[in-house]
Amino acid sequence: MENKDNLNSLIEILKGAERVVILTGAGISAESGVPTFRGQDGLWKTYRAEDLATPTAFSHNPQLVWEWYDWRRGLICSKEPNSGHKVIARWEKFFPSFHLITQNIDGLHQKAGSKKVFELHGNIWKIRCTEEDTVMENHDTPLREIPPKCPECGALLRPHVVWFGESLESSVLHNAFYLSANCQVIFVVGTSAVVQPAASLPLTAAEAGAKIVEVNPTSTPLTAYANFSFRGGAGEILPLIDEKLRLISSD
Ligand code: BJW
Repeated sequence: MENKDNLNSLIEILKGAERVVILTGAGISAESGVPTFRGQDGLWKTYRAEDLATPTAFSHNPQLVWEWYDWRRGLICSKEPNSGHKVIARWEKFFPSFHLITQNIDGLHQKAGSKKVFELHGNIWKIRCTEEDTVMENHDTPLREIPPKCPECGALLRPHVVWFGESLESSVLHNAFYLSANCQVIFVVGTSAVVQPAASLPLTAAEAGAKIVEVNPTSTPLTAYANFSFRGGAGEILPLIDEKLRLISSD
């Protein structure tokens, strides 16, 4: 189906939608210049997740893991939200109930103006004490010391992100499943939809009767379940949808 035909029927559904959820992944930040994980130019083409994004990797070589995160923090801090992030921030006020769930740790949704963001995999600008579990904000780029130590107890600090094999924060996960199970439309933007449990959220929504709207330049395992599939970048497709929505709301 052409994007254009899709768009008109989607707008009809959105006109009556009161509860909308959006799940984003690395692709939403691609047009801001933040690398994705999978695919042609993805981080996992150059780096091994097993060496950098697991608790075992960190316990074996905290120096290496922190150097990688320090590099990524330096890259992300210079990036700005794109038109996709900005549309999502506007929709917080547009729909009666709108919730943003992200797998991203880059903070670009907040920078675009989104006020309430459910961060499934943590945030790269937060650091956690490995002894006391205290979480602190830290925006130093580069970091003053690698690996950084807790200012309170001197223990090793770690990035406040969720690595493979680690559980997601239970309240965030609970809210994410609750919101997905209770929405009418779920947008799934810029995710390869392969990492669990995030990849189950759209299916949970669909089982409860919600429509799935996928925005991605390529197909994913979720595409077969999507009611609408828009093939293109988030920075192109989301403004198109937003423009149509604004037109009908000003009628
Ligand atoms: C664009 C675009 C543009 C490009 N516009 N789009 C059940 C079955 C099998 C395995 C498991 C399971 N349950 C749990 C697991 C294990 C594991 C898992 O899912 N593994 C799979 C890979 C097989 N999950 C976990 O370990 C999770 N923990 C957990 O479930 O705990 C309980 C448990 C543990 C163990 C066993 C069983 C239960 C934790 C997952 C943590 C993921 N962490 C990372 C790193 C975070 C920190 C960091 O950033 O440094 O999170 S990995 C990485 O993948 C990152 C991302 O958030 C995540 C998802 O990636 P995302 O966002 O989808 O990005 P990409 O790159 O994959 O895709 C980008 C997409 O954008 C592509 O489709 C492009 O086409 C598209 N795109 N340009 C729109 N302009």
